[in-house]
Amino acid sequence: MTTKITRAWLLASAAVAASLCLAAPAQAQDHAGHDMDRMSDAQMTDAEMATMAVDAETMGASTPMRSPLGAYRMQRDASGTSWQPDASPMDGVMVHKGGWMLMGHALFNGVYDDQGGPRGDDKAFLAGMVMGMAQRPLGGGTLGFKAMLSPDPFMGKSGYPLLLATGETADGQTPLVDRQHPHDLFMELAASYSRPLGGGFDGSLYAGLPGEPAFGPPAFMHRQAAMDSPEAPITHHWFDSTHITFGVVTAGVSRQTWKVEASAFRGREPDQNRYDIETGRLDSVATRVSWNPTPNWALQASWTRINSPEALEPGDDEARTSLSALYARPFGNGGSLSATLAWARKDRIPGDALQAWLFEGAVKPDPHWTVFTRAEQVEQDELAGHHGGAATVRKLSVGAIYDVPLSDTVKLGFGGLASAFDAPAALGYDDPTGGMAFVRLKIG
Ligand SMILES: [Cu+2]
Repeated sequence: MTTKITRAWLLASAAVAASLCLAAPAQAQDHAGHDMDRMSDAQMTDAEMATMAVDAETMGASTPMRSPLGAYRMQRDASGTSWQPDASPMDGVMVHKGGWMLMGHALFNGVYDDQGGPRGDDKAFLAGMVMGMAQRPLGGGTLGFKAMLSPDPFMGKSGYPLLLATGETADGQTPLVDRQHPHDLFMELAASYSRPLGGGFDGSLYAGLPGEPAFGPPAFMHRQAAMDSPEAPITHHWFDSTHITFGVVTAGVSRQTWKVEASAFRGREPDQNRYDIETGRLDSVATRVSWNPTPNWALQASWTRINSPEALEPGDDEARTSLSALYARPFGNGGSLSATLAWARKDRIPGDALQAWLFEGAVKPDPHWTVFTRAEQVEQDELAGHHGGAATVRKLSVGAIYDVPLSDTVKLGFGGLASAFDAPAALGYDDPTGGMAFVRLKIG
């Protein structure tokens, strides 16, 4: 099984690497002028950036593409306060009203999921997200609001089958194992304010209930290389499970391509009640350095100390460290390439240090097709009883989706993916395979 996975994985990475090389000479398109309304125009010179910063102060609402968090383009913003490459496409319908810039985006996946072997299960479910954003100039800076909702709670408390995935609980008593937990109805309700500090620096404040602290790469559903896949990563609780945190405040300082930020947040993971707002002391901390050296890359290093994340092990804390690189390159007529490479370490306190690796790649040869892959390796200690011995497990998924435009802003997609797994025989997975078939409605 290991060699089968390794071979398939090498093949998939070679395909993505080859397309990266082929596309490299193709320059990202069109960066003339100050065409701020072009959503796909991601290249930006320093002069344009400076002009934009000035514009943002003098023209207010007529500069829609400025990030609410600093003097850079909005395309760079991903979930919470995380950064993706400036060359990432930005989905959404945009409206200007009374000084406000409003943006909306929605995505729903109707999924049939079949995870094989003795530990597998199958299920049909609805997943996705609805996102709204608003921003306006205020007192020499920018005020921003973000709301993100998930239909996940409707799939039921036990989430959906996903071999090798663990984390959170269905009922407050039984840990979810070989399943992905449903996300909360309110994934993000956040407000932010940013303003220039002088010398090219911008300061920002972000508060969410819930929101995302300054840790890790953008949450998986916001990473370009992952967003066309309806399945969660099995490394979710290493890299990005903090994306729904009930209580977070983040302060950041950015300058052109750099940002340094720190968060105070509530460490406890969301509980089994997926429709509520939870509160509590901000007992945990996180810090992150982000660097977008070119429009095509977003790099970050981050660290967090999480107080009592798991309801079932209230005496246990965690520290997590993560490094990630995101790549994005648009090409040709609506095509794009994107990739994520990430590493994380979870230190159980007290307990083991568990490492995780993740690669994601997506190739869009034209506006209709997207081919995507994800390969993961993680040291898991929750597959044989809670915090049992750690076992190294691997998963590879490859899939594709074909989108049919229904209008300028609405697309219907038909997709499928297949997964292979590698786990020690003692865990009793018995060489399973898994897969999902899905229909996606995308608005904006
Ligand atoms: Cu999640």
